[in-house]
Amino acid sequence: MKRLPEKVRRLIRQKDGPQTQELVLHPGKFGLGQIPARLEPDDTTTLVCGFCSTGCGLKAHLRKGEAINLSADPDYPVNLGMACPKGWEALTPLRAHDRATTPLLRNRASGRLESIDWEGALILFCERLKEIKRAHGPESVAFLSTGQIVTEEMAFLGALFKFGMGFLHCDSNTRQCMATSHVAYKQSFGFDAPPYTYADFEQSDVLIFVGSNPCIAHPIMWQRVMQNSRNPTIIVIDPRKTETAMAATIHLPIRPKSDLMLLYGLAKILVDEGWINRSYIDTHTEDFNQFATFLEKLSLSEVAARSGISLTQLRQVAKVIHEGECVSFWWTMGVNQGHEATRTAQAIINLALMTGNIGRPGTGANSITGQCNAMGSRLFANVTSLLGGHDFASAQDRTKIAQLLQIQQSAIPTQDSWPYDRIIEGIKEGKIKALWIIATNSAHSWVDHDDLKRAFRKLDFLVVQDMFTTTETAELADLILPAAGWGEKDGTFINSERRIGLVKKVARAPGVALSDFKIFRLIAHYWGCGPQFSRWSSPEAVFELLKEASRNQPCDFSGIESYAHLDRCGGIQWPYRSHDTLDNNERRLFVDGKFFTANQHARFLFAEPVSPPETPDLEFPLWLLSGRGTSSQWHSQSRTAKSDVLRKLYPEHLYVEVNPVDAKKLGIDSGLRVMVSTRRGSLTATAFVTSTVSPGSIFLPMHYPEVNRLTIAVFDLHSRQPSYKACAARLEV
Ligand SMILES: Nc1nc2c(c(=O)[nH]1)N[C@H]1C(S)=C(S)[C@@H](COP(=O)(O)OP(=O)(O)OC[C@H]3O[C@@H](n4cnc5c(=O)[nH]c(N)nc54)[C@H](O)[C@@H]3O)O[C@H]1N2
Ligand SMILES: Nc1nc2c(c(=O)[nH]1)N[C@H]1C(S)=C(S)[C@@H](COP(=O)(O)OP(=O)(O)OC[C@H]3O[C@@H](n4cnc5c(=O)[nH]c(N)nc54)[C@H](O)[C@@H]3O)O[C@H]1N2
Ligand code: SF4
Ligand SMILES: [Mo]
Repeated sequence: MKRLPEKVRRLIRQKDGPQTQELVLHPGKFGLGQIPARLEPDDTTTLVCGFCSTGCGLKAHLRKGEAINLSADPDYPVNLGMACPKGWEALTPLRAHDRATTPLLRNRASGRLESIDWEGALILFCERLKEIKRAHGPESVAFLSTGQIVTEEMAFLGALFKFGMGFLHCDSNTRQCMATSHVAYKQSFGFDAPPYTYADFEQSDVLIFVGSNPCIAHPIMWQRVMQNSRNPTIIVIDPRKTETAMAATIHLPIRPKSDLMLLYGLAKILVDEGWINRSYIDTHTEDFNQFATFLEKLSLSEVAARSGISLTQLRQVAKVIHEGECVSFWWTMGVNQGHEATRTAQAIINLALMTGNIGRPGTGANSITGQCNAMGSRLFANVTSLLGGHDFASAQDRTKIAQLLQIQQSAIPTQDSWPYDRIIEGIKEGKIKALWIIATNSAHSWVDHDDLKRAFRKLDFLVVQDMFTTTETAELADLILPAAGWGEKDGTFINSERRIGLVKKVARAPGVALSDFKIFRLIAHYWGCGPQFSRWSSPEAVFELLKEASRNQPCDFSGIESYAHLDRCGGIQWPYRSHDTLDNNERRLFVDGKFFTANQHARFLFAEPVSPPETPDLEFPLWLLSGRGTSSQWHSQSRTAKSDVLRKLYPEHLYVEVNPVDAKKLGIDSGLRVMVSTRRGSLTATAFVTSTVSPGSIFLPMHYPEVNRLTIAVFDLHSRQPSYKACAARLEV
């Protein structure tokens, strides 16, 4: 406390707000101690996993009200008793030695982080941000958040920041991940609406995975595929022969970032052969004729040349699509992370629409979500759309939300926030002076590290709200706010199939760490806008507000009675309107062929394919790919690296996959330390010679902090999602 500015110290002495007293006198009330009374000692309770978007149900086995172990819930409709290693080990990271247990403030003189109490931290936080706002305006402060906190917290953060504190610009790691799907669905279907339910994995005759490696990234979804008793044809389109590709019937080892060409090639063959569903197209879609005219000009031999996939193979795949009764199309980051990602996702949507493969069991144009609550962030983070998938630009939507929240309509901005890359640019230009980072590890996961670090050095104030003090981002912070993690708080997640699932507090957060929800409540109080958020008193109270925000939207879930209702049913998929009944807990969208556009027709959207801005050349002759390495590693590893069990399941040091042909040319054997360079930087890694990568490509797993030194800051035009997956690189011994 000694090193706080006098002004702040004075404030601390003067200010003794009710919540501060409560915090000191009744720590349990603010999450410092007790486990909710409803959990009996030595009991078992259920909660949804907090890693990937599959949203598996777990059972927490409690002793004296505290979880001592987890197992997979056999009754949960998602995972039916299965879980991957991360799920089984989910409690372990909570007990890690580097948990943030108290707020920490950087001593500018010594450069060290020193502990400070909550009141000091929050007064300082509010004072600094107010000062910056006064001096530089409401555009000078931004936040970056996440798809990994509960929906109630995301909604609170977005509402507090924009409507309470009066700032404008915020984004989240969902930009790195799902922005493309969000925009693609919105433009094609009129709303960000993944149409499927996991039963579709079991009900397809043909499953086509584009840029998707569920064996590693969504292992329990893959188990659902394995339960398909129809002997399905599985097609995998991926430059690498991944675990999923190895298990497939057909693998198309496409040249990186040539998907748009290849998908248009397939569409052209389907049209030329008359393998399309004319009546579906005429009744439920628009602009197909323009699309067909566009395809007329496409040269199939150019498609084969650009994609590296022969015409014979392309025709074979088109025939499989034609002959399949129920064909489902699935895509993930190989599509979303690209320079023409939105149109690529829409090329997949077009294939489903033109063959009538949507709205029936085992069909769909299905984007698989990444993080446990990326879907919650797409609908409720208040970043790119107003709460509940509303539109900031629509006066009618602003009125609805203002009335619901009992706030002035003028408090709601009339436009979207800046995207992540624009926020980073804003920092570099000196327009953004303070950044608040919540539950994302930007200094590991954002593209082109040197550029990002240059930007961060320009900040006057960097606040990091995280479970751990040792993340690459926390290490740069001026102020760390210690957060409770999954399992230490209540709320809901929305999984890939639109299922709202419940998470519960089954463990105590260490020290004085607080749930993000409570941190936001306290900030509202110290900022002076507490009364505006008086109804945001608990996660379940906020859930009630979110239900209302969703009313009459495509994502309407106003029929969910309570958290207990979710618990009883094994989660509930949206939509679930008032008076709906849950006859079937596996529901898909567009069964009636009506989409969410004004005329209820889905749109065919397309654009001329273009080459990526950076491709291999003489100096950097290889494609560098990146993605998930093993099912035991989660992103920047702040959580998974803390488990002895998980650590045994993945390589300790960074490795680079090299094809034997390239390895021979360069004189590289497995185990040799090699240098990988791009125009942005270089790193050393252990060579792993394997034919999973094609000649001319190398692959780095994203879980090691050096990897994004190499990646390129190229973005899709529509979604502003970074193109992590492909750039030009060089390998040296
Ligand atoms: N174990 C584990 N599971 C996870 C995560 C994790 O960190 N660890 N993260 C979660 C999150 S947030 C996400 S977003 C998902 C990601 O899930 P996925 O997208 O399935 O995983 P990735 O490995 O990032 O990328 C998938 C594939 O895209 C391929 N690819 C690269 N370039 C191209 C291309 O140009 N075209 C095509 N067709 N394919 C290409 C890569 O070779 C890779 O095999 O996983 C989720 N699940
Ligand atoms: N090269 C390359 N880079 C990539 C990708 C790639 O394929 N290749 N994929 C991208 C994708 S799809 C994604 S989603 C991003 C992920 O990138 P990040 O979001 O940066 O990765 P995480 O390690 O999941 O970071 C989450 C942070 O939140 C903290 N945390 C966890 N739970 C809580 C909580 O409840 N409250 C708070 N306050 N903190 C919490 C964790 O400790 C951790 O520091 O990476 C992207 N980066
Ligand atoms: S598949 Fe995903 S949701 Fe299921 S246990 Fe593993 S990490 Fe958790
Ligand atoms: Mo992601």
